[in-house]
Amino acid sequence: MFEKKKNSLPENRRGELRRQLSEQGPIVLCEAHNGLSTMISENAVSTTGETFDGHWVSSLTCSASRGLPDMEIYVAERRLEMIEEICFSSGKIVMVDADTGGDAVCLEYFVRKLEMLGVSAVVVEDKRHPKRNSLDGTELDHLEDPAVFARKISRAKSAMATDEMMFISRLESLVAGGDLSDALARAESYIEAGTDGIMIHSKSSNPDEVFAFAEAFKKLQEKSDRHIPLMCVPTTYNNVGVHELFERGFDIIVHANHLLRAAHLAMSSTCQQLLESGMSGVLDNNIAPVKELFAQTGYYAAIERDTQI
Ligand code: SPV
Ligand code: MG
Repeated sequence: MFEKKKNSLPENRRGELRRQLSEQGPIVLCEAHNGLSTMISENAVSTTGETFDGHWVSSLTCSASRGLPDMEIYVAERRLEMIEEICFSSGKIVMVDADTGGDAVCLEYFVRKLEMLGVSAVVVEDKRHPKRNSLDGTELDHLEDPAVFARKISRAKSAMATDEMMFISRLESLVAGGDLSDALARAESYIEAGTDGIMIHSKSSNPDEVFAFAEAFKKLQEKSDRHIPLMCVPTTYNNVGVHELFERGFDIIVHANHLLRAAHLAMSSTCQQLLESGMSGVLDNNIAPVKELFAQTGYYAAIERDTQI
């Protein structure tokens, strides 16, 4: 039998992040860059029974897995195929990193297509198109005019057919060398424009600036008549755990690129060992058995169904 994943139906999954945030509390997502990486994190369970709540469709790892730099070269229409693949492989929350979303018209079309696929949230960053990756060490001056970005938010929200999928605005002030007051002013105007959530990003190895933002953000949340979830991506300040981030006021935490980075290291080492030894037997203890791939992708289950007909 097929595993029945009712949550993978668009109408069931689309509102799932909203529902889980209000009924269940903070959320942890892991990156996905194709169907297989989605399946692996979908089924991962810690020794104490913890699981990921869903998937972050990272522009960095999806681009890199296509051999492309993270510069909005992997464009929306092609990314939709990948997002569909990820949705097909999962019954959990799918959150899409939409980069800048392009101009307002591109973003309107993109959010409508994401809605149709049953994506639970789209994250759009307030840099100018075409963006550069935020972890790039060079100082960037690519911030969008906050009034232009606020207009993009209201146009994207108006384009959506339902109010189930969340629109999350990603603040790049701290990444671009701006200060806390710029980030807070932008957050306030994006909330007025109708954003459903705020992500504060940082490339500092120290969490102090995101902690300061989270503290100051509480006043904005108090002023708002709705709860505005706060999200972060602790890639550079990675010595702080999810529980501390929850205590500091974050509602959504994303592990943004770790599966692809792990795979990159493993693939490089595998190539090296094959070249050094000339035989693949040396790898046996360090690679997944072929049977594991068969099992993960449903091969054995399909064979079983064949035998029943
Ligand atoms: C991504 O995963 O593509 C992100 C996070 O946008 S970052 O790489 O930190 O910009
Ligand atoms: Mg990205």
